[in-house]
Amino acid sequence: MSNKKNTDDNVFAHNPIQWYPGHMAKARREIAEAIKLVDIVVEIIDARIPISSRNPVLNEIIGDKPRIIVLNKADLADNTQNQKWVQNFKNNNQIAIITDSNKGKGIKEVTDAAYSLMKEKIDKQIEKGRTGASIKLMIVGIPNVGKSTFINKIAGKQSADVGNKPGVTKKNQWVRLSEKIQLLDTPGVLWPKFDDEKTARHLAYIGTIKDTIIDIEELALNLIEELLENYKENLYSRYKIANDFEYEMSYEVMDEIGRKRGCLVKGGEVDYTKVANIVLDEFRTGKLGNITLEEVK
Ligand SMILES: Nc1nc2c(ncn2[C@@H]2O[C@H](COP(=O)(O)OP(=O)(O)OP(=O)(O)O)[C@@H](O)[C@H]2O)c(=O)[nH]1
Ligand SMILES: [Mg+2]
Repeated sequence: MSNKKNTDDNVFAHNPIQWYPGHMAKARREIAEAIKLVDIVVEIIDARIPISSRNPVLNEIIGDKPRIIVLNKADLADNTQNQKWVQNFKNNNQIAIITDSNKGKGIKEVTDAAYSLMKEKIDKQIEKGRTGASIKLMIVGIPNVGKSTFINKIAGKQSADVGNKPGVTKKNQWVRLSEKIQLLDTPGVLWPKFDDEKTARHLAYIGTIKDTIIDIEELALNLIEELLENYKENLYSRYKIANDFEYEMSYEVMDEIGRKRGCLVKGGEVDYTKVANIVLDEFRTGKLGNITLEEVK
């Protein structure tokens, strides 16, 4: 690898237009179809990138259906930023809830919010003597944000397939939570073309896009560059880089991480692929600490 430092370099090994997987177009059609059947849409986003993890196409599909925004993977994000984001959504008259679906934190708040949104409708049905009706929630979001994990946690059982890679859920699937609530799991959907390179990169950092279509060395360099701006401490302490380390370009830091971690090939050269994998993996799994890459503007 040359000493690349231009953050505008494209992280996609291929043309971004060509990577858009065909199954997503199908999933999008099926979500648009199923929207008619549900009362509330739960939009799951990633608390580390609350802007880039919102699919703009969903707005067209969801229209004015009541919506609850869930900032999932909050355990990996910066808590101060989590609170700011919730307040920001509230200021815009939107319901937003912070969750950690692995541990089940915040989950009950979501069902409570769903009940209160539907209270009027439920009361009317009870008045008419209809007690059997249930609230139907559709869970939507980009790939790998934790939709199925969230559903399993609410349902208290392993109803939906989960996996630490994008594209695990292949088709819509109903999960009955109780007599009162039904959830619809949907496949993660992206949009065909990203507005800017930064959005694409942020989605790639968190593992929304399959690594096989990405130049991961370039991606890791970009991530290091962003971390140097706001989370330098996290980076330096994780990789035991001295505070007086005099170089601050991302490729120099990458070199240093390689040396510190012994990621070397013959002749003492740094193995950049190995370093890139380490940095990305440790960011994704929270080993680099609680990080939010997109702040409230
Ligand atoms: N740290 C953390 N990890 C989570 C959380 N929620 C889900 N995950 C992990 O994220 C990965 C993806 O979870 P899934 O539930 O399969 O995601 P999905 O949105 O259903 O993905 P697709 O079906 O591919 O669209 C899994 O490894 C989960 O364990 C969370 O709140 N915190
Ligand atoms: Mg899923």
